[in-house]
Amino acid sequence: MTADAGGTSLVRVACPHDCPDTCAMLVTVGNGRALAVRGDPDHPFTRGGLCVKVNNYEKRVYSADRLLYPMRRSGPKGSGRFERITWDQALATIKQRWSNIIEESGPAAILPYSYLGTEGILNGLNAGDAFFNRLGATISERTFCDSASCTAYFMTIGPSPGMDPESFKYSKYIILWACNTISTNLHHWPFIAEARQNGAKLVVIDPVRTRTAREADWHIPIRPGTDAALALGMMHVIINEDLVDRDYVAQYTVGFDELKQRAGSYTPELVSSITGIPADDIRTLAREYATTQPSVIRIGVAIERHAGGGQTVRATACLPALVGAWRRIGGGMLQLPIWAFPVKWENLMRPDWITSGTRVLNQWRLGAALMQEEPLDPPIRSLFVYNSNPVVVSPEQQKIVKGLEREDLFTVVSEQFLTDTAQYADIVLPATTQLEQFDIMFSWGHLYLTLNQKAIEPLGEAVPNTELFRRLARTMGLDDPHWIRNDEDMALDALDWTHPAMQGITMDLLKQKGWARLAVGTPETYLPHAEGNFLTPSGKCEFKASMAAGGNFVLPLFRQGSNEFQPGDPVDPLPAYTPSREKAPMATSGRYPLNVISPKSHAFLNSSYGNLPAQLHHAGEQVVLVNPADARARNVGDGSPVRIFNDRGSVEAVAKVTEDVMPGVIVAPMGYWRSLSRGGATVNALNPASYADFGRAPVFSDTLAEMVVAGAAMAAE
Ligand SMILES: Nc1nc2c(c(=O)[nH]1)N[C@H]1C(S)=C(S)[C@@H](COP(=O)(O)OP(=O)(O)OC[C@H]3O[C@@H](n4cnc5c(=O)[nH]c(N)nc54)[C@H](O)[C@@H]3O)O[C@H]1N2
Ligand SMILES: Nc1nc2c(c(=O)[nH]1)N[C@H]1C(S)=C(S)[C@@H](COP(=O)(O)OP(=O)(O)OC[C@H]3O[C@@H](n4cnc5c(=O)[nH]c(N)nc54)[C@H](O)[C@@H]3O)O[C@H]1N2
Ligand code: SF4
Ligand SMILES: [Mo]
Repeated sequence: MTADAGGTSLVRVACPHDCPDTCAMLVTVGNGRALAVRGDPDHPFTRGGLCVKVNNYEKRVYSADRLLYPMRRSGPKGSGRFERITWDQALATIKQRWSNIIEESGPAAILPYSYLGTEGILNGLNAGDAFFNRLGATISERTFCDSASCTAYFMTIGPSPGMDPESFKYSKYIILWACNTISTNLHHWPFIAEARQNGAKLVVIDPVRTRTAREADWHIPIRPGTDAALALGMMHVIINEDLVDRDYVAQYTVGFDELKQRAGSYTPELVSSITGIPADDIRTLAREYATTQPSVIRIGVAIERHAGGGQTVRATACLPALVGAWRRIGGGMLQLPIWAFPVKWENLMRPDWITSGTRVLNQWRLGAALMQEEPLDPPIRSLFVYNSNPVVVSPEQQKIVKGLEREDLFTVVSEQFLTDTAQYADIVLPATTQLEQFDIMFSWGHLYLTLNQKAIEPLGEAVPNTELFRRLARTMGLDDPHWIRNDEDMALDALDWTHPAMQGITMDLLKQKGWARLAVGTPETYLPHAEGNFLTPSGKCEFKASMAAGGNFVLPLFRQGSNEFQPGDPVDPLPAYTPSREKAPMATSGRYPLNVISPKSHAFLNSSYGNLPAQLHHAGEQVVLVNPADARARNVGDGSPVRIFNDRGSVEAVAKVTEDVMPGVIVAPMGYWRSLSRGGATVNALNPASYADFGRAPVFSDTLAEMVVAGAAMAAE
């Protein structure tokens, strides 16, 4: 903390959100109150700016809607009626209910549910794992984001950070593939802009002309879920026209002959019929990508969101090795540089406390599990939600709400706001914001470790997640030394401070400066795969993946989960194109011809900020983007209220008729709150709970629906 003349001081914090940018922030504090936040101008990635979501973070902190005290339900489930109680009363109720449940049904009847409301290493993804593992609760397998991508990337390249995002400034050909950088990864944009000033070409592959696509040199609209075919088509051209870096392929890859054979059938004409991209454009893209070196591919998370999402990432991850892009600074591929951070997940999560045979339930199954659709023994009798808002962010919204209405379900939600999920709680526990807590942050979008120092005292009786689980442990009679550590001790335990990447980084340095670059070289020198050194079993880039044969591959530990591939699973060792799952059966019946995609909102962070005035004002009412041809066919005008529906549910929104979206696709951005939207539903009412091919990833781009003008709905159905 530094004091200045005006009686205020500056505290160094980190943006808490699940966003690749992990901005270093400066908070101005006066009289114990946070007055303003801004980006740290000295941080090479943050560069002084924040985004539209967070640049008024103090308004989130001091919002009149903040939950500041424990509460218990005082009306019917979901009525939103609560009365204030003390922490002691809340904990005593939890103890009594859980003790009964454990005695009658065993601890597996308790289901934790969490994701990344905050991304801090201490308070984030794994904050409650040790507690619930010790208790013996059902393990919640978290595969919200990037799980197919990670599996595919590990199979091909291994857990390597890949490219330094800052090295993009040295690229000559940049493909943003299913990634809306200007909305979702804003602070990466200046590096791309710098490359373009130096002559680089920017290509965006996206069904939608997004903010990012509008800025590109070349926007290639593609049918959702067909990207693997495009990647295979590019390989076809690259191999046929002898644009392969043969020396790189011979030395540092395995399976070229098989890949060549696989790509052989993906002629530009066939790929054009699958993707909707003209064959000549596919040829041009392949040629330019191969010959304009260094070239780089940045994949977005959205690339995995359909039946063949994993194999799509396999296909894209083969491309840089095929053309030798890894040889030069500014070349290669960017998935998540998170793998560079030496986090000791096991110290946070305590997998050693999991008893063998403990039940694992994937989080997409929440609705089905609460409704006993797949009979569970024991059934879920209690749900504990923190860092997440499943009613909005998980598919099968209707089913989840129905499940939460169960009178016999004991639901506890730790939250900053009374979200669509917290509305259904029996007990609500107040959570601090990032300014009220201590944490330390990795990043999945750059190579800097960031410390978050407490800037103000907690408001009301809110507590950080670390303290929440200390209190719960004490309440449930758990007295392991694990629960005695304070936050700073936890941070010291959570990282391998002797790891080469941590050279020169100490807690003192972080306290002083706020952040530090990992010791992995500079953007000018970091070149991990110029000579192979892939982190796969063979040490090479595996076009033909040896891991496809194994039943021993486990989802990255920090997500918690079970084996990725079971022995005997038919996993294609070569990259493949898998058609969308919903297309075939539903489209032939013709009932649901429109492919719904639900990308991120520019002004919300998942569902966070979906209730706050400035961001809501920016986003406007729940909207759906539709191409003029599809709109005309349904008598939908610009601004018409419409209803989008399929067999799973129905959503009301305002239509925006625009050429920005390709025909046959409609875009319903995610993050709007159900309780604040007309029709009382948001896009996850339409989405299925099925998995992609790898990593039990979601399939948010593999959903079909129909659209009608609201009110005309009954006649059309
Ligand atoms: N403003 C904002 N920023 C965020 C978030 C947020 O909610 N709001 N969330 C954060 C999180 S958790 C994540 S995971 C990241 C996600 O970051 P991104 O992956 O960039 O996010 P999305 O907006 O989901 O998808 C990116 C683009 O993919 C396109 N798309 C959808 N399906 C397909 C497809 O099958 N093929 C192709 N080629 N394109 C497709 C969409 O039209 C969209 O423009 O963003 C992070 N940053
Ligand atoms: N249709 C569709 N669905 C999607 C996606 C999509 O693109 N389309 N994206 C998916 C992806 S990529 C992701 S990552 C997930 C995101 O899913 P979530 O991580 O669940 O995201 P949020 O909606 O931001 O909900 C987080 C909640 O945690 C609360 N919170 C914040 N900080 C704290 C804290 O310190 N303690 C506690 N106890 N609570 C806190 C916030 O107030 C917020 O309500 O959504 C997924 N769902
Ligand atoms: S949400 Fe992302 S871009 Fe916005 S301040 Fe946080 S880290 Fe930076
Ligand atoms: Mo995500």
